[in-house]
Amino acid sequence: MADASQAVARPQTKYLKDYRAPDYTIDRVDLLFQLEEGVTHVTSRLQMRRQSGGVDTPLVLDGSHMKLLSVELDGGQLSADDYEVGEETLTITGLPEEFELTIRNDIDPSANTALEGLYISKGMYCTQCEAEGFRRITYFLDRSDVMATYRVRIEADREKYPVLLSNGNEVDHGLLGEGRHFVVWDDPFPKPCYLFALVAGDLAYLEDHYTTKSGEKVTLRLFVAPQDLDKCRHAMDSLKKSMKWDEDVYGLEYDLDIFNIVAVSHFNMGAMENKSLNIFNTKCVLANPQTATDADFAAVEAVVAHEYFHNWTGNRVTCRDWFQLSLKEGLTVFRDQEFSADMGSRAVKRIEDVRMLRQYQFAEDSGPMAHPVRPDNYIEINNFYTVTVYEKGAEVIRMYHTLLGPENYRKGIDLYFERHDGQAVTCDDFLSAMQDASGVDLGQFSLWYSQAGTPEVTVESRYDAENELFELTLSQTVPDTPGQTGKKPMHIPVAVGLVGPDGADLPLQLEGENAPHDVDGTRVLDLKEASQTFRFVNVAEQPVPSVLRGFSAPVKLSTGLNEDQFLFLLAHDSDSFNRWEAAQTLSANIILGLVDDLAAQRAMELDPKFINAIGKVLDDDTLDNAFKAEILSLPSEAVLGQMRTPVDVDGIHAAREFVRGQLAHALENDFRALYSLCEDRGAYEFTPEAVGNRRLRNMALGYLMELGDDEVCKLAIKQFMNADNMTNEIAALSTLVNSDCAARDGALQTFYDKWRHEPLVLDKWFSVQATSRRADTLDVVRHLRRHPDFDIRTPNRVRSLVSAFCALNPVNFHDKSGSGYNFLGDILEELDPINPQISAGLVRPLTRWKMYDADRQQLMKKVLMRILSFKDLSPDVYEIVSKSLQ
Ligand code: B3K
Ligand code: ZN
Repeated sequence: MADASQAVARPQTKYLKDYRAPDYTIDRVDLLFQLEEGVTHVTSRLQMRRQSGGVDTPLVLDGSHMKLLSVELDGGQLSADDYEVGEETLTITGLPEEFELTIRNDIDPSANTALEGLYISKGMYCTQCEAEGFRRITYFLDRSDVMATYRVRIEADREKYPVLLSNGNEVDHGLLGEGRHFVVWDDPFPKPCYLFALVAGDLAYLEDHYTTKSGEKVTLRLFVAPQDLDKCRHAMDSLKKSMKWDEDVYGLEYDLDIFNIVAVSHFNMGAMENKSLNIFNTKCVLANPQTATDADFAAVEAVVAHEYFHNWTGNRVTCRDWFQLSLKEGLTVFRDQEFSADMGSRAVKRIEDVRMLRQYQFAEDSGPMAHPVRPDNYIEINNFYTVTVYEKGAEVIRMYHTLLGPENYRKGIDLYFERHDGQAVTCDDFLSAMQDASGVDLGQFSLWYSQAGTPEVTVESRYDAENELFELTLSQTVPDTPGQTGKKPMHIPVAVGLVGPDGADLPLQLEGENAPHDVDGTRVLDLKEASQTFRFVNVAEQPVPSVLRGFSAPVKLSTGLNEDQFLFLLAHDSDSFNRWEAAQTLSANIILGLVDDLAAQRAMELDPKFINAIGKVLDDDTLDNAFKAEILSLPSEAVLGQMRTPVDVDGIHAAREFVRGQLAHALENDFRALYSLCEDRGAYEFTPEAVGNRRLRNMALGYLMELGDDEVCKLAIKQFMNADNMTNEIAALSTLVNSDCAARDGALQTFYDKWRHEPLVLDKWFSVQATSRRADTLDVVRHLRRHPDFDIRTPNRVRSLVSAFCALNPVNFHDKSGSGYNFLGDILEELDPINPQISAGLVRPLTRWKMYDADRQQLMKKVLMRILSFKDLSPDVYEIVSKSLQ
């Protein structure tokens, strides 16, 4: 190992404790972009001032991947002796206190495959500057605590690039000679350079308007390739809903006359909140019923809202440094989660969010890349746009909301903006605003920002019938994580209810109180010690405790309940999250029990009580269909794998499939009935009810396919052929692809022929094949990698094939031969020089090698070592791989 890791130069680690305010700052930026074939000339005029130090204090600007042409100080040309060009810096000394610096440099967007800075996607110019992409455009103080106002002039060929966009308002445009034109944009709001954006292309747009609460009319435009104009309506509606919601719930209005969104095919992530010029991955903005599924519609709505909400939480108030990333991301994710909950089904949204948190964030928190919500060191900041910073960060904000209550939470938000509008601040500043506005002591709560690892909470209970007393003892530990041991107890809000024998919640009165204090049968207990006992009085009958209702904190909970108690909660809990949770716990226990049976070569058998309970849920008319579908979704193989190491990859797969098969046989009639009952009637609608119906119906189809009978295959084919929306079409196709039905290959071909010219739909064609549970999947994936439609430079395509296989198909990726691991190694060898950010995302499944058996560990480590020995390995991949081998 030592040899391989010495082969690469070790990139430097940056530490939070080393933060220093910059010596110089920039107040005003004037940029000129001259877009020409093969080269872009950039002229940057900066109004700068010294904030600390003296004339000897050097100004160190960031910059890379460019050719420097000239530097002028206050209008006078500097000679090459007056400055020093390093590999990634430009250093100037002997500067006055205030000055104007003019820098000219050339860049080549067409050679930019990393998709950071200015690049070209399908013939259009676009930018991605967060986190540190601006330094690939021109020399600059590329850090978020330098906030300036920008004026941007773009010049380009008029025919090829009729649309020229940047941040703020358009203040001028006109013609130039030789078929060229220009547009000038001015953004009055000071911003860090990571929020700068530029777009140039031949784009069509959908226009709409929104009038703010104060009566300001805002023009909304969504720019897309002309053939995608028919996929814009949903995103536009989502934008208008977001604008309204932010006014209603947070009192926040939009602050410019125009808001633009641009859809881009080549994009490293989902979208980017550049001031008034959001840039979106096509996947997160384009949707119509024929090409996008219900899940896509929901994602578009959420991402449009997320980026829009950043206008206040991120842009008006931004981060002092990148360690504070969760300040804007955790808060904005919480805001988009609540928005989606208000637009659709709150209960189902919470279940989906927790499912995702457990599958990805809990895994990260227990692995080699575990880090706090506010990381204290990093090599490559792009590696820290993680589920911990985003999703656990959102849980932290949710806990403020739970602990303070909605009114105090809102007061805290108002105070945060009152204090910090226009500033670059820290997570501590946010916490102080919440604390000062509410009067609640959040000292211990701040550990959520600094301690990594998922706290583990255990529940013990005791009922004293004679004294009508119910005792709940909650204990917590926080596991060690890389670089962090011996952690302190956290402040954990634990929402509880006591469910009486008749299924109704009991009033909650703690010892010492003279009346019950609960809201609809639930109250929040503050767990602050390593162990704490809460005594409830006047409990006339023995209840079943329902703990951590609504998943009130991101912890792992051991309830101490038995199977009958879970069955009771599944049938009666007034908290729908815990009802679902009871079903999840029961199924996980059952599946893991069957894994043991398999290992001991005992026959597997599914407990009839469980089948009965699920059957009852399906028959319950008071429950909505989306919720029933959630109950039917068994814990994923990945989540089951986290529950017991070493992961029994094949055992888990076989046991889970067995349970699905047994449920299908036992509940066949229910599934058939649901399949007919939930059929779409009328045109496609994206309403919670219609989505719930499709979800449950497709779930029923999936179960029925487990019966392996021809007639069900025909049903699936019929649905596939007749579907008028992508939700039903792809659901039928993916269940067929998982099967051995004779019509399987024909369906795949039909789908390809129908959709080969729609890249987002073609991505689905790659994905359904990559996630198939069939044993030949890796061969198929290898074949698809050579398919003419596979392009390693297109992140969406790479994710749809490679991530789908490596991250979402555990039984095939972890094949004991190691061939899945080698496949990933081969891909990374080709991809890392092209796009390090995407590569660093792909490598993650390999880094969890410690969870697997000795043979797989060896095979995985071998590939990790091989990756470490790649020539010119990117710092991105280096950081993840080297940390996983420590
Ligand atoms: N802020 C961007 C993410 C930028 C990622 C840079 N590697 C999108 C978002 O969270 O809204
Ligand atoms: Zn964000």
